[in-house]
Amino acid sequence: MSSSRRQLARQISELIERPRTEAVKASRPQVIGITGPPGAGKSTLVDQMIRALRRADQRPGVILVDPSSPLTGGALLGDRIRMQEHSSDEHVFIRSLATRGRLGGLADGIDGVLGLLGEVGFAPLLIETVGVGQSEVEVAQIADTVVLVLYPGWGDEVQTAKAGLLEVADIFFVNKADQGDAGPLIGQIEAMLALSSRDWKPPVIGGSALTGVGIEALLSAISAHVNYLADADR
Ligand SMILES: Nc1nc2c(ncn2[C@@H]2O[C@H](COP(=O)(O)OP(=O)(O)O)[C@@H](O)[C@H]2O)c(=O)[nH]1
Ligand SMILES: [Mg+2]
Repeated sequence: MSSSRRQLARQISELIERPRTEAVKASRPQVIGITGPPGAGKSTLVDQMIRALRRADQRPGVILVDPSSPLTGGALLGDRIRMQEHSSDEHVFIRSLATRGRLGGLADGIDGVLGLLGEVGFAPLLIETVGVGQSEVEVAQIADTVVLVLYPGWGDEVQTAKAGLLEVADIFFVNKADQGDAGPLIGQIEAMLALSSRDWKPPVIGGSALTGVGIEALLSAISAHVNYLADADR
């Protein structure tokens, strides 16, 4: 780790302790939230997004939020190992943040961190959170664009407990299409979205974070959403 990196890491730790929300909000770069149930493939997808963004000469900053719940215990270590490949790339910044069992209040501290990463030239910024409890609502408050990662077989839950998840998503990514037929879940989501009165119609993309299929389509959809937000000045 270079000394400037070490300094950045220290500043981030300080910001988590002492949020400075107001000052940085205006200068913050585009923030993309990646959420979804445990095991959906969020980290694998983030890894692919980093690669694609690097190919496009961008400098992504990534925050992995670990709610430290029994549900996700241990997952973070795997994420870090998987993403270690990027640790030698000075144009990628990856940091994991533990939230002591809940996301509540995280928004304040994280705003400062995002502002700081923007100031030192990282953009876009990606935040991975597990879509359990309230975290998906919180990530929607922080992120400009929320990507919900699901996978075939998850569909039984679509109609019930996870309705909140569906409402906060700006883009759906039905992952693991290499493993199972993504079609039925895509159809189910689209049927639900057809009932929505939202002005923005969330695209539903099938793909595989493992093979990279659908990643370019995902990045295009994110750009389209960013343009939509800019046009309407939302
Ligand atoms: N077959 C298949 N497996 C995947 C895909 N994406 C992720 N996985 C696997 O699913 C597991 C969970 O992935 P991970 O990215 O850690 O999920 P997260 O908990 O949502 O961050 C890992 O074993 C991945 O290798 C995919 O597109 N296809
Ligand atoms: Mg993960």
